[in-house]
Amino acid sequence: MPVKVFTALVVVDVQNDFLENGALGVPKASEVIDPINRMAQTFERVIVTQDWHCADHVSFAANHEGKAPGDKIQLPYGEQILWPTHCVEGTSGADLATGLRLPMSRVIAILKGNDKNVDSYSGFIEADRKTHTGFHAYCQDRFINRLYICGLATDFCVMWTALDAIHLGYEVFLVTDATRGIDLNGSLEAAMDHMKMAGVKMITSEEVINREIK
Ligand code: VGL
Ligand code: ZN
Repeated sequence: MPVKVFTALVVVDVQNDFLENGALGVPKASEVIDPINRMAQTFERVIVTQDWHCADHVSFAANHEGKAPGDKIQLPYGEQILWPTHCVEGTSGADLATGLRLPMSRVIAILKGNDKNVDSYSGFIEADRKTHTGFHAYCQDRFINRLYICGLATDFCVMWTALDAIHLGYEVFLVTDATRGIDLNGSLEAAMDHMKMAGVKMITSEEVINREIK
């Protein structure tokens, strides 16, 4: 018997600090807003993730003497890239991007990276690779088995979320016109290759809307 498909739209970290003029601005980030707004209307379930750091977070270069954004440090869970201070809990930079229009009664938000000592690019499991955010449990409870992933940044939080989704057994699509990358030393192309190799399928927002409208 074919397995019934239950879908969700996953909107990764579309927050003010990741827009072009934000604290950790992603080039062309605001171009994702229109396709996301259009797709969101057609989904019964929308999961948004938000980077939600405390001010003294370990991933901020400003919290390490003599370090600058882009430098790397070793942490118990492995290598950590240091970033400009961004998405501090309770600041407007951490809010969902101005302009994002989601059907809020059908949305749940997953906050990540709040533990001072642990970063989280993935929406599912934090960088210690132990702490679950509740995303997977929510999907299991709703029998969700197909995810359409979009948002920021393609080569960090989007990629990690998509790869974890594959490992957790979901069918995963990346909505290519609704994601933008940071691209540190070729990381964007590497991320696209990595996702394709792992089994992430590529789709456009228009195709998603045509498929999902019943
Ligand atoms: C992200 C770097 C640091 C992202 C979050 O959302 O891709 N990147 N924190
Ligand atoms: Zn972050």
